[in-house]
Amino acid sequence: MDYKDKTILIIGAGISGVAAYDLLVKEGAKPILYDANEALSLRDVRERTSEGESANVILGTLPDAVKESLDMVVLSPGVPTDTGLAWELANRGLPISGEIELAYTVSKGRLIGITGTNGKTTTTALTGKICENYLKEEIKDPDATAFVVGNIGIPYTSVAQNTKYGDITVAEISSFQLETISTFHPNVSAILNITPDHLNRHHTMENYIRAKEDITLNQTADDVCVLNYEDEVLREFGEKLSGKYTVEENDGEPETVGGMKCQVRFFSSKQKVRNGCYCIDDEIYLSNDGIDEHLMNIHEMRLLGMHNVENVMAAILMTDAIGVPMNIILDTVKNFKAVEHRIEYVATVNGVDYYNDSKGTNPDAAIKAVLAMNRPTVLIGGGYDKQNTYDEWIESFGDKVKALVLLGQTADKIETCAREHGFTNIYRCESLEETVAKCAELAVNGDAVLLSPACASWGMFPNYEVRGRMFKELVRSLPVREV
Ligand code: UMA
Repeated sequence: MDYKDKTILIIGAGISGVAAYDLLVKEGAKPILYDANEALSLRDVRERTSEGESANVILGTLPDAVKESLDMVVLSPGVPTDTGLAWELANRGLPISGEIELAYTVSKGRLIGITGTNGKTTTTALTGKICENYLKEEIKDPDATAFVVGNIGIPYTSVAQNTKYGDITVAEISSFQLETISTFHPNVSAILNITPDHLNRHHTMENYIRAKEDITLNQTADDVCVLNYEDEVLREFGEKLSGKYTVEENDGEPETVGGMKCQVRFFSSKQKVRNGCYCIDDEIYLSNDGIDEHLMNIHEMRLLGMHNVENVMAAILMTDAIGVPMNIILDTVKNFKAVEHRIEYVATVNGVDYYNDSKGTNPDAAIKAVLAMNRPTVLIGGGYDKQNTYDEWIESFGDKVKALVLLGQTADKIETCAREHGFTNIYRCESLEETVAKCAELAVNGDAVLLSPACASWGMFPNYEVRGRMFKELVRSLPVREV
């Protein structure tokens, strides 16, 4: 795609908007960086771009004359496609692209794309690490690089122009980002799981599922898609992709429709699969056409919880698909530690283990963190309301969660739901400082305190990272009791 001399509006001046701007400057385009938030400082935004003071930045209302001058529009992931300015510009007939699509059009080398409601970041970081070790230990080309990009927090546009043919890019891709792809084509993709999330943006579960499944949009028979066999939606999707999908004909006879779109590899944490990876009795196996190879015991991993076994199996299948030798894959898996904010061990204070799972921003992720705890737990929940329901999360507490400390916009909704389910040991706090102090008071020697709020951080914190880091600082400054 040739962007030279094109007038391109980028909506959203967050980290991806700024990286998209810089990419387009290097491509010889005439980008305009726009943000609806007029409270931002024009000077600060300009300074975050490579052009500094001379950057073309507009805040607040976009003048009609600018709208009329545009050749195309690039959306940041957080900008919805079906309302506001993006919608208006699409209706004017302007091509609308996403930041991920823009990056893809200028990138080289092999691409692994990972999506799913939960586990994306850990799987992406682990897959990236395996690729890095592969390039170092097996390929031994000092110029070859494994890039880790996307929703994980490093905009794809910030590295795309540096990629070369021998490189491997491992991209964490959110449903927001998948809404605006058109030619994005990973050699290997993975959808880890799909449970309700972001319904305020996608409106229906069908739209959300479609966005996730679109990661395979441009994949062909040379490509591989890795899917979770225990997720009913994904199991059915895998059958469709591999061409084994049957429909009832009018006369009642089932008929197989379509050919293979791409190769499918399943992983399962519950049962044997014929082509893929599975875990039975804590042992992980790889199966090729029903021929099984034992790989490792899950206690050799440093990651906690069965959801992480699933993430590991997905990473094994993806890197096996691009030809990484199994010894490099398994060595990396065994040495890989939890990513920050994902059931991250913080410290033991007065005999209580503190865990930071600030990335537990939806009930399903938070359930996984509760299940991963192996001792009585004081749980911190609540935050921004993404219109989720909390019943299953509260049901997962069992006898493990001994107290629930709530803060943020959703505290009332969660408390009502918890009481309906018979869980009454609930405390309310106004700030994270107060919350950590309350947890330290409630937890006794041998307990755990877990920040896994089941809600986004917005409203109280700019993002989940700030929330998680503040939690860690507060834990580390708790007074140690005299014994
Ligand atoms: N804005 C507008 N108009 C709008 C909406 C937003 O101008 O209609 C402006 C806001 O005023 C703000 C800017 O857009 O200044 C923010 O853009 P953004 O929300 O796309 O944020 P970025 O900083 O560019 O970060 C984005 C992702 N954010 C979201 O998807 C909300 C980051 O994922 C991602 O790490 C980053 O790109 C790099 O790819 C964060 C996230 O919360 C971590 N993701 C969700 C999740 O994981 O659940 C999907």
